[in-house]
Amino acid sequence: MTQPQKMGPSEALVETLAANGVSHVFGIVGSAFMDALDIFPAAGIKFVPVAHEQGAIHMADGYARASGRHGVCIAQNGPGVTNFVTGVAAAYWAHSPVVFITPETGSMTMGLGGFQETEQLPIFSKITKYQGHVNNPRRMAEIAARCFDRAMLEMGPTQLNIPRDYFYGEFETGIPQPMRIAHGAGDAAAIAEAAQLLAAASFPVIVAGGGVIMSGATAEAIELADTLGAAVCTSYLHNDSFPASHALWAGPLGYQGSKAAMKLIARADVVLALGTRLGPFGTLPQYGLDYWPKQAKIIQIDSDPRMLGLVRPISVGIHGDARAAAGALLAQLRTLKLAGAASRAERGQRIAAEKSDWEAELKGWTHERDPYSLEVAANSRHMHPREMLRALEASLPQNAMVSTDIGNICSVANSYLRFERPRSMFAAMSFGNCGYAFPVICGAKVAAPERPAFAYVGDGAWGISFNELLTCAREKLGVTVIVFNNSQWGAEKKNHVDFYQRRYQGVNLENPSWAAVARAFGCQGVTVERLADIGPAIAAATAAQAEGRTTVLEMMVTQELGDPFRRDALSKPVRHLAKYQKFV
Ligand SMILES: Cc1ncc(C[n+]2csc(CCOP(=O)(O)OP(=O)(O)O)c2C)c(N)n1
Ligand SMILES: [Mg+2]
Repeated sequence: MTQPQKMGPSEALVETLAANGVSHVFGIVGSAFMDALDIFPAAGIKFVPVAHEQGAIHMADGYARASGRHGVCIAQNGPGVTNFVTGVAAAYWAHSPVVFITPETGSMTMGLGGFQETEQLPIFSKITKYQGHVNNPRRMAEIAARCFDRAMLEMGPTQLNIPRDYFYGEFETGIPQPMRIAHGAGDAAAIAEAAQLLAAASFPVIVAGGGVIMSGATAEAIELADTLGAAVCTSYLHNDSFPASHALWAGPLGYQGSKAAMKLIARADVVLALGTRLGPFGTLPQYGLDYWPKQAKIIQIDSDPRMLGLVRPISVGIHGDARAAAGALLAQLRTLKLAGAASRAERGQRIAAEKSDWEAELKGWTHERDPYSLEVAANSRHMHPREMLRALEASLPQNAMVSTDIGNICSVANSYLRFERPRSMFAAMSFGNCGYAFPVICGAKVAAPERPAFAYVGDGAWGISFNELLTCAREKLGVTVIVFNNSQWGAEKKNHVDFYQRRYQGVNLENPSWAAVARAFGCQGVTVERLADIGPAIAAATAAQAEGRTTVLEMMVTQELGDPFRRDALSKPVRHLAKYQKFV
């Protein structure tokens, strides 16, 4: 705590932001918080004005995911704040340490139904790790600091709710020091039990999750894999949790993931789930492979104890930090005889063979082969989505950051996104909202301006999010958006094809030229029709990023569609009333 001195609550707030290293705050200006906004520059904080508050919260999320520091955003009470809701839910499921500041109707009029009034705590109660309500302006620094501390402690969004009259006044206060509490490795007995299981394993496999990224455990994960000779699968949409060039990397699990990873984990007798909640969507059968090894012993390590054994039964649960726990496991494994050592070379060969089989299959899988896809692609001049994704993969610069949206082509991209370092992939995680990827990559770019930044977005999802091109042009924020123009809400159309006899409703899109739209916003826009043009287009767009220019590359692709998202959740329709009999 700094020495108490006389200040106003706006100063206490801004000093607390500064004490937590906040460099950027995303938002739309509003009278409610102007008293604090006024002194942001003097505290070294840049306010980044956006087009829509949903963009602000997604940018704060992207900033946090790229940097490992807090992302911060602020909005006008009432409608500005309710515009945050979707982004807060997305940040919650992305485990993103976002602090969103919500000025509220003044305390003297709350409940009277005045201007821009709504109760702002209940709305966010299920999608926050902590809600700090400033119930007295003298507590501003204390409660603001707690929001910052808990966002990191629990890795998720926290809300700082401030009645707007509480920005004014004067009192003596100190500014709390940020409190960063380490989780530690977890229970020693559980670590010892896990080490014994791993030492006895004949086919150990590691699942590297988001916890590896957040705790900075990449080196430990590599050492564990090398020690055990274990294949490493990355958990769903965390393709950056293990370097793809490593011989033991097997690729991503889950929807449109790697068959090699699935076939390898299916053989495991012991699985080390390192920093992953083993989310239900991420371990569903894929490609007809029900790969989860139900007989295997599962060791799960997670910093949130409620995730242990929640989705999949486990043999050992370790409530700890992925990095610290991996370090403790390594220390024990070094003293143990490893039963799997004898078969290490053989396992290595199997891993290499599964990977090369999957590579060969991907190479030959240039287009989808179901009847619908063959039909729609037959007379099309456009690129096959898979071929386009492969060409993109080959063209992306080293060190690229990529965000991905929710849609059929974005999902198929999972097979074609490989990374060497953490904090490189920012998918719309299990909240799964269309419109996530573009604002998130903008926030990531603010956090890491030196890294080339790309968003993969379907044309439908682009319609939800393209307004932030305004922010890119105004703030000279250089990112590259790759819009997959297939003139359809493809992922949902796939359900119409598979379950509803192609009775299409609301899935066909009539797009403007998205390249021309981008140019109208003051950004660059290029329509890409041929595979051969992808490499040069990416190179030019990457160069433009360095000059603070955003480019939209509009990829003209066929309407073919990969496997659906939710085969698990849909059934063929059954109708009972006479007038609906045809709808089966
Ligand atoms: C905000 C939101 N609205 C609706 C959905 C349902 N949804 C999931 S995927 C999808 C279609 C995405 O279409 P597009 O972005 O064009 O990508 P494509 O599937 O064509 O590749 C929709 C509407 C969603 N996930 N999020
Ligand atoms: Mg589409």
